[in-house]
Amino acid sequence: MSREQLVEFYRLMYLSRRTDDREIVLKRQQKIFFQISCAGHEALLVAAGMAMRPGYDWFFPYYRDRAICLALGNTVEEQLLQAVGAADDPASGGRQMPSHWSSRKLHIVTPSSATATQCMHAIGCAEAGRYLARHPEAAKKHEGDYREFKDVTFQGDEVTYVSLGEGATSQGEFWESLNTASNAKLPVVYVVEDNEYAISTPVEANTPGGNISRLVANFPNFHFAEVDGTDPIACYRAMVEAVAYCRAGRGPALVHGHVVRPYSHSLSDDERQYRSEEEVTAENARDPLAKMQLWLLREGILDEEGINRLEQKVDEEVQRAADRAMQAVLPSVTREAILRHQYSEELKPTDKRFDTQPEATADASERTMAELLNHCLKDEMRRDERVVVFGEDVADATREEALRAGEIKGKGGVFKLTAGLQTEFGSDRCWNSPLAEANIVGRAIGMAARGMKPVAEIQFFDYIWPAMHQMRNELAPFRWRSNGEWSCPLVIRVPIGGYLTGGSIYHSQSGESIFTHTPGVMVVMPSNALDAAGLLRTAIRCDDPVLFLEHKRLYRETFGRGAYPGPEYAIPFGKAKVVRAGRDLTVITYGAIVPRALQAAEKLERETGVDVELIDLRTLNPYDWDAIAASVQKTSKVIVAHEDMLSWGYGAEIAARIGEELFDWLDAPVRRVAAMDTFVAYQPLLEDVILPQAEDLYRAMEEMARY
Ligand SMILES: Cc1ncc(C[n+]2csc(CCOP(=O)(O)OP(=O)(O)O)c2C)c(N)n1
Repeated sequence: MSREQLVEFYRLMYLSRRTDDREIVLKRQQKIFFQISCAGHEALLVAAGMAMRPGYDWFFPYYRDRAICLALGNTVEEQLLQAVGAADDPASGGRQMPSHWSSRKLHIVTPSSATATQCMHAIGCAEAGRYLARHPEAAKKHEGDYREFKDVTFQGDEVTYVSLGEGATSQGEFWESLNTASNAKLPVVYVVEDNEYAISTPVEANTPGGNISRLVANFPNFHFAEVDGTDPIACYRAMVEAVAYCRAGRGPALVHGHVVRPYSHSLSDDERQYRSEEEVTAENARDPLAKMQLWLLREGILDEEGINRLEQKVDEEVQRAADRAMQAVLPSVTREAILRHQYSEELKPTDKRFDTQPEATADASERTMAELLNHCLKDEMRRDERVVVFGEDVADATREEALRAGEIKGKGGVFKLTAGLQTEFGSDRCWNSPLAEANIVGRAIGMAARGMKPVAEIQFFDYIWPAMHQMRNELAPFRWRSNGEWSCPLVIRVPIGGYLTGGSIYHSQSGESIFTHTPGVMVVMPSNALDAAGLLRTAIRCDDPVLFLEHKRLYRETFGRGAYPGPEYAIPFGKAKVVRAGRDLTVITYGAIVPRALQAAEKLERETGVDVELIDLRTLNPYDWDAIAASVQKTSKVIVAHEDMLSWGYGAEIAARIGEELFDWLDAPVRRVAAMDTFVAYQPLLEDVILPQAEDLYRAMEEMARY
C-alpha cells in the first residue's frame, strides 16, 4: 500500500469508529432506537473494502460491517439516516434497523438481521454473474415482462463478498453455501469475523475445537487464510490474495479474521455479565484502531499532528452528517406509503397483459396438468434465456455423457415435470441442486436479485420447511425492506397435497395458509391443466416472487385435462373461475377440492335439485374478493372448502371477511369444510377420514341448502 492508501485506511477505520460512537450518543439521547457497532472489526473490513471494487464486485455484508460499507462509498449521513429511520434512508426508507445498509450503485445487496442467510444469496449472485458472462444475450432488456424493469450488469471477473460472524458459521446455510461454492468453484470471498463471541456464547460453544479454519479446511477448490484481524497490513494482504484467487476463476476463498469486540454485542448487551475483567482488558490491548495509529506513527507515515488533523476532519464530517440526519424528514405513515413496494409497483401479475386466450394449435389432444406444465417450462425457457430450473432431481442426468450419447432417457424430476429441460437447454439452465432446500431457495434469491429468473423446485411441499427461513425472512421482505431498491422475483414450484393412498405424513401435507400469511409472496394453486399452464406463465413473466403449488394428485388426473394452449397463454392472478354457476349456495375452494366439490354439487343437483355455484380461486394471494362477493350476494349461502386442516386454515380468513363485509347478505352461517386438525395417516382408511371427501362436501352442501 502507498502512504496515501495507508492514511486512507486509517481514516476509514477512524470514520467507522466515530460513526459508531456518535450513534451510541444518539441512542443514549433516544434519538435513534438501536445500535450495533463495528468496533474492533474495522481493520479486517476496511481491508476487504479496499481490496474489492464497488459497483463492479458484489457485496453481502452483515450487521457488523459498517467499515466495509464506508470503504465502498456509503456515506456517514446515509448510515445515520437509517439510524433515525428517515424517509430518505437510501437503504430502506426507515424500515430496517441501523446497520442494514445497501446500495444498488455500490452493489451492496439488501441484508436482513438473520445470521448466515446471506451466504446463500452470495452463491446465487456469483452463479448469476458467471451465467450472464456465458449468456450475454440473456442480460438484454425485454418488453412485456419483468425484464423491462431490470438493469442487468455483469463482469467476467467479478467477485462476490459475503461476511458473517464466527457464531453464524454454526448455521446450516453457511455449510450449504460452502457446498455449492466449492463444487461450482464460484468466485465468492467469505470473510469470517471471529470476535470469539456470539452475543454471550463463546466460540468453543459454537465451533468444535474453537477454530472454524480447521473445520472448513477440507473443502476442495478453496483458498484459505487465517489472519490477525486487528492487523491492517496482514488483513489487506490476506484480502488481496483471496480476491485475486477468486478473480482469476480458481475458486472461492475464505478469510478468517481474529478480531475483537470492545463495545459488547450491541447497546442492549453488557458483556461484563459474562466475561471476566481480565479477559476484557486483554482484548482491549488488541484494539485495531490504536494499533494502526501507533503503526503509522512508528513508520513515520503520519506524525501526531497529522493524526490530529485527520481525526478532526473526520469528527467534523460525522458531526455534519449527524446534524443533517437529525433534521431528516420522517417516513409517511399513510397505509399506502407503508404498503408501498410490498410487491412490484411496475408490473402486477393481475395486469391485463396476462389475460390472453388459448390458441388453437394443430395438436388438440387432451393433455394432463403435468404435460402442460412441462410444455410451459419449455416454452418460457425458449423465450427467456434468464430462466433457469434447478432443484432436487430435476435434471435429466447430472452425469450427462450417457444422456448425450442417447444411452439413457433421463429422469427430469420425481414427477417428471422437468423432463427434457436439461437435454434441450443444457446443464447450465437445468441442473440438480444438492439435497438442501435452503440452498435452493437462498441461491434463487441471489440469482433473482441480479435479474435472473430462477424457477426452482422443492421436491415435496412436506420438505419446504428447511427453506422456510429463506422464504419468510428473505424472499418475502426483500423488496419491502429495501424500499423498492432490490427485488427477487422468482418462482418456486412445489408439488403439494394428499389423496395419494399411502402418502402418509411426509408426502401429503398442505399448508398454503402459512405462506398466504406472509406478505410479499404470491401464492398460486391451480386445479386443472389449462389453468396450471396459464398461471405458471404469468408466474414466470411477472415481477414478484411466486409460490406455485401443484397438486400431485391432479398431475395426471382425467379431470381437468386440456389442449396445449400455445406459448403465450397466460392467466392474470387474482381472477377466480366460476367452475359451475348456481343459484342456491356458493362453494369457494381451490386445488384438489375442485373436482371433489364438483362431483358433490352435480350429485346434489341430480338428487335434490339444489343448484350449487362452485368457485375455484386459482390464486390464493392475491385472491378474487369481487368474485366471492358477487357469488355470496347472489346465493346468500357459502361454504369455504379446502384440503388443508380446518383450524387457522385458508378458509378462516375468507370466512371472517365474508362475516365482516357480507353479513347482511347471508341467510346462513358461513361454513367450512376441511381436513381434520392432524397429519395425514398412511393407512388409506385413515386418510379417507382425515381428508375432506366428496361425501363430506355433499353433506355440508345439503345441510346448508336446508338451513
Ligand atoms: C437466525 C438468527 N438467529 C438468532 C439471531 C439473534 N442474534 C443476533 S446476532 C447473534 C450472534 C451472532 O454472533 P456472530 O455470528 O458471532 O457475530 P457477531 O455479532 O459476534 O459479530 C444472534 C444470536 C439472529 N439474528 N438470526
